[in-house]
Amino acid sequence: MGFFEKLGRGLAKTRDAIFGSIGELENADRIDEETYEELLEQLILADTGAQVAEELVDQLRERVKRDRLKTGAEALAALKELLVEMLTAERPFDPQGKPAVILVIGVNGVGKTTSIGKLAQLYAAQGKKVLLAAGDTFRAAAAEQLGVWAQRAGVPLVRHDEGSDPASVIYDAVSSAIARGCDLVICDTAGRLHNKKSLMDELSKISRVAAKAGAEGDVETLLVLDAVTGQNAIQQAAQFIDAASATGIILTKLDGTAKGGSVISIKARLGLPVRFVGVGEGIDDLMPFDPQGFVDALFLKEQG
Ligand SMILES: Nc1nc2c(ncn2[C@@H]2O[C@H](COP(=O)(O)OP(=O)(O)O)[C@@H](O)[C@H]2O)c(=O)[nH]1
Ligand SMILES: [Mg+2]
Repeated sequence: MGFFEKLGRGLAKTRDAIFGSIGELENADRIDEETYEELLEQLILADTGAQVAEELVDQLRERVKRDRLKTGAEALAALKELLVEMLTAERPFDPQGKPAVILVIGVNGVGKTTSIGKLAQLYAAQGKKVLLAAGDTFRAAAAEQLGVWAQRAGVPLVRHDEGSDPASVIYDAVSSAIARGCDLVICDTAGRLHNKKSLMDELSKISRVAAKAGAEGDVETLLVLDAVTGQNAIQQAAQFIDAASATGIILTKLDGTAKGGSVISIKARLGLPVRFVGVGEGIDDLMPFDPQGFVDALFLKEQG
């Protein structure tokens, strides 16, 4: 399956429920107040969030006026352009230096460990030497689960015993990566501890250690959000972003929801770009986030 096809399939629910009908705009021979109202409603239904949906519709209104757009097809093209602009990050995601570190954080069950397995596969396929760090020491099963992914992706894993200090796991992983000449260390973290304060403390400690462990490359911290929980996930995100200085988002389980519109509000609401999207449970089901490709896939017409 091609890249675009897979993304299209992952977005099928959102597209069928919502963006398919926004796509109908293409056939409208004029744009009026009703057009805007309907668009607003559809965007909100797709979990774009009311505020962002209103902003988008207002911007579209302006653009229609400015460029004297007449037909629905012209308005749709303008809407897509606005979406791409809104989703585009200021800089690409391309951790440089050796080794670079990617910390993966987020609440339990959102898909951290799975996404790390997929990231390992993705970067190994690009010829990078990857090492995984089992920083979720809260449960023994977590390191075992990561070990299975490490094996599948064919990359080494650094783990300690259950209950040990995750910051020391990360430290060892970075040292080991330096000794082995690895390009990239990807670190798992716990999503739940005895209480929220200790989790946030732990995450900020891990984040400091990653920067100090001797890694000369970039340190990126990706917060994983589950698309199924949509706007709720966005509300919960702030604490994590502060605790670990997150730099980007992985949005998982887009295949399981019609509320994929939440992607659109993430950057506007959280100030962080989406870097990857998860579209299934398999090792190849994580795609680097490309705004143009994403918007095209959202409005993709059924073939045949
Ligand atoms: N459908 C779907 N399931 C996913 C995706 N990412 C993760 N999952 C599933 O979500 C569940 C929790 O994942 P896990 O990586 O253990 O979450 P963690 O607790 O954050 O580490 C597992 O059953 C995964 O297979 C995705 O993109 N799509
Ligand atoms: Mg996990």
